[in-house]
Amino acid sequence: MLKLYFAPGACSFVPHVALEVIKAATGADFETTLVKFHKGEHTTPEYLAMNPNGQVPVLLVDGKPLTQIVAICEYLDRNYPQAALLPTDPWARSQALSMLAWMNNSVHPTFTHIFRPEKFAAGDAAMAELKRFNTIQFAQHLERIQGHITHANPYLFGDKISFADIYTVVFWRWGGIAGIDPDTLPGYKAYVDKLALLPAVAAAIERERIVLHMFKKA
Ligand SMILES: N[C@@H](CCC(=O)N[C@@H](CS)C(=O)NCC(=O)O)C(=O)O
Repeated sequence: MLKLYFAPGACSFVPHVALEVIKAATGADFETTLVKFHKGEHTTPEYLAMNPNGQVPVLLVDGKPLTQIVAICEYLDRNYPQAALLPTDPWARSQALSMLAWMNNSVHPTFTHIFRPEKFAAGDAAMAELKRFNTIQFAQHLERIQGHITHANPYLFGDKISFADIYTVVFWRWGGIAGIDPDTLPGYKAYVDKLALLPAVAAAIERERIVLHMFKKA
């Protein structure tokens, strides 16, 4: 049995949508548990025993915890190849994993510096500078993703949605929170709107009760 620990709008959205895709392709069902950050549910001894980093996602596989998005995605693809969440051709598969790894180790932490600057520096001035600097970096990352989207046919790695596609949705939402004007990224916006119509993506959005367009004009 699979059980996903997630927080609404967090990076756990990637395995969340993947589990919906797997369910549609194979019938394999899964459970979810919402982790309430504001109640510190990710810092309890029980939670830290599953993930010492105190983060989502955690995927419980028959009661055993698996952490880190790249590892979770790799596990899900190997165990449910029918869902085709990664290409089967070795080179194409490695390219898709390469983009997923870049998203996880570069794009994602850039936003963490904007959203949780207190994790990286003390003092208002230092935190304000972290936010300013990383917002510029994050906007550049989104532009680079928009460049990849230009070649999507119809998805980033062919005719099936892959993990990197799902991550683009998460980053789009975070871009709005960071104050990045969606009008500067029309191709990206159209892609996210297209993905949001897919039943697996729509189901995860509904379960997490999130909206994707978070930008508010100042
Ligand atoms: N590298 C980790 C990143 C996980 C991560 O950053 N999770 C965030 C949400 S997007 C989290 O749980 N933050 C809570 C905290 O760190 O306090 C992974 O791939 O799982």
